[in-house]
Order: sequence, then structure tokens, then C-alpha cells
Amino acid sequence: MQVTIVGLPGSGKTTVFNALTGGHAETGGYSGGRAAPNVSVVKVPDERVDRLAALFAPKKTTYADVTYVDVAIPAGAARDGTINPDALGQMRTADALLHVARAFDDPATASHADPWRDVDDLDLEFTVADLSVIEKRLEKLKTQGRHGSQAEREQAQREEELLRRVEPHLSDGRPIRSFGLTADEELLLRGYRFLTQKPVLVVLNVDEARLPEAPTLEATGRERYVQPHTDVAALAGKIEAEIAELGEDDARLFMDDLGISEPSRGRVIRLTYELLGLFSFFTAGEDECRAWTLRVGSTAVEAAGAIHSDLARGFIRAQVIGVDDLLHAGSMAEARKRGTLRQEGRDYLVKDGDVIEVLFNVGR
Ligand SMILES: Nc1nc2c(ncn2[C@@H]2O[C@H](COP(=O)(O)OP(=O)(O)O)[C@@H](O)[C@H]2O)c(=O)[nH]1
Ligand SMILES: [Mg+2]
Repeated sequence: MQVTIVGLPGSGKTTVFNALTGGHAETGGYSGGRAAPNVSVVKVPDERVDRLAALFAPKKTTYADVTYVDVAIPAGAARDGTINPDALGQMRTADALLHVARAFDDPATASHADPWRDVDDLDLEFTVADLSVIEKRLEKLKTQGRHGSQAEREQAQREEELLRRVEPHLSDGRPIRSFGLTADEELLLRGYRFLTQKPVLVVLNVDEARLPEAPTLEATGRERYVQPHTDVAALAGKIEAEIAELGEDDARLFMDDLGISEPSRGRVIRLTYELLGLFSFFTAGEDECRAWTLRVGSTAVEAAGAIHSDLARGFIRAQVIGVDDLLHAGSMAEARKRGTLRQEGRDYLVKDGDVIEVLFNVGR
């Protein structure tokens, strides 16, 4: 899963990136031109994996992971023109956007925080960028007509018809997220990787002094930002970036002092999973204990396919047990005796926390 951090210059993107990844990327320094994004892969903290590993003592323990990309947006870019194509490209490949807004007063410029004005500004840029993709596509269809097989031409026609309906929605300044696409329509537009179609977590980056207000800021933010597939979280990026550099004990003391119950890195991942409709299932044994990520509504055969295509192709059935039941039983054999290990077919809807063993035919 790739989460791309966006936000106006100086909103604290790189600071939040450091807080989420424990990184040391340079903050406050970027003024324009081409710049490589900061990229970091972090494992998804999951105590269920830890407990499975404690039980099986496997050779290898593998967590799910999230790739964070911190895009450099040149100062002024989002206000007086378009965001450069490199940055746009880095945003388009994201599964979700993390939109950082400055909710701290900037002592350097004495500029007051107005996070929702900033969010609206950048959202408008994204809307304009999506609109221009549609306009170019429609223009191309008009001048070049449609090519290919009959099926391809029909597909292009459906696409064009949908783009014509989405266009005025965007021209009104509304994101594709709130258009109400059907599942089929969503599929039809997937290739365009529209920015305003992506799930968004808005992160209000507050000063540590305003941390006590965080729950209120989040609640009022959610009332204001009422699009589907969006959520709002408030966090103190700068202090959390400092905490991310500390050892566990020092971090704990520091957080107790500030009244932070958990570092945001775990919470942000959870909220992103919820936004994207993701959950985890596990495989567990003496070789490896491992977390896998699926979309809500996935079946046992899709879970098998996430592990390896051979397992999906030769799928016979799955042995399934909830992670807590397995941990209580202490072994698969004991779980079988207790009757908590179930046999499930290919259409079984996998649940968060299922431990799965796939039985499959080799070479089918
Ligand atoms: N007071 C305060 N300053 C912050 C906070 N987050 C970031 N900053 C400062 O704001 C400036 C810009 O931060 P940076 O992460 O580089 O923003 P970016 O341009 O969006 O990547 C830096 O000087 C940061 O130290 C915060 O939560 N509180
Ligand atoms: Mg930056």
C-alpha cells in the first residue's frame, strides 16, 4: 500500500513523514525546482503478529507494510499555477493521500494557521488537475475517434459518456469522491488515477500546546469535510517526529507527559486501513508468521491468491481459525480437537484476524 503525503509548502509534510517513519529527512528546506520525494517503507505494527511469533517461534516474522512518499511541492506552486508533473505523477500512483494542513502558527512568517482554507486551496488544485486530464482525453477522442476492436470501442464509448458526466461535477469544484460512482464506473475510471477519487486522511498538524484541543479539532473537521472515503486526524507532527527518534522507554515517558496515549504512526495506519477498507489475515507456522492485507469482502480464494497465484489456482479448501482461538488453543492440533479450526470453501468471506492455511493441488 502506498500513501502519499501532500500539503501546501510549510504545512509540515516532511515533519509528519519523519514522525510516521522514524526518518530524518530534512525539513523546512525546500524552495523549488525538481526534488526527489522522500520514500520509506514501514511495517504495520500488529501485536497479533507478535503473539503468533511468540507461539510458533518461526524462522521469520513478516509484518504488512506501508510505503510513505513525501512529495516535494514547490513554494507557491499550489497557489499561483499548477503543481509540477513530477509531483503530480508521484501523487497519482498513491492508494491513498495523507493531506497535511498547517494548524500551528508559523513563527517564521507570523502567519496564522487556517488549515481548512489551505485544504480547500490544494483540493482545488487537484480538481483542476483532474479536470484537465478529462479535457485532454475528451479532446483526443474527438480528434482521433475510436480505434480497436468492437469491445474496445464500446469500452471507450462508455468511458467517454462517464467522463462527460463527471466533468461538470469537477467544474463545480467538487471531488470525484463525492460523485457517487458505481463499482463498475469506478473500475472504468481506475486507469486515470484521478487525485480527487483517492481516499484522503486530512492531518491537522497542531502545535504541541494545542494537543488538548485535538479531539475537538477532529470532530469539527469531520463535520466540515464530509466527503466519502475521507477522515480527519489531528496530531503534533514536530513533537512526534522527536518522539520517533527516542527509545521505547523515553518515548513512553515523554508521551505520558504530553498526554499522548499512542504514537500517531499506528493510529494513522489504522485510519488509512479503514479508509481503504483493508484488513489483515495471517499465516502462521514454524517457518514464518506473517500478516497479509486484503480488501473487505475478499474471499478465501482471493486470500490464497494474495499469498501465491499457485495457491489460488489449485485451491481445494482453507483451514481457518480466529487468531485469538488459535492463541488460546496453543496449537493447530489442539484447536482441531476443540473444534475451533474450521474448513472453509473458496467463497468464504475472510475476516480480520483469521489465521488461514490453504490446502491446494500442486500443478493444477
Ligand atoms: N511549531 C511547529 N512547527 C512545525 C510543526 N510541524 C512542522 N513545523 C515546522 O514547519 C516548517 C516546515 O515543515 P516541513 O515539514 O519542512 O514542511 P513541508 O514543506 O510541508 O515539508 C519546519 O520548520 C518545521 O520544523 C509543528 O507541529 N509545530
Ligand atoms: Mg517537505
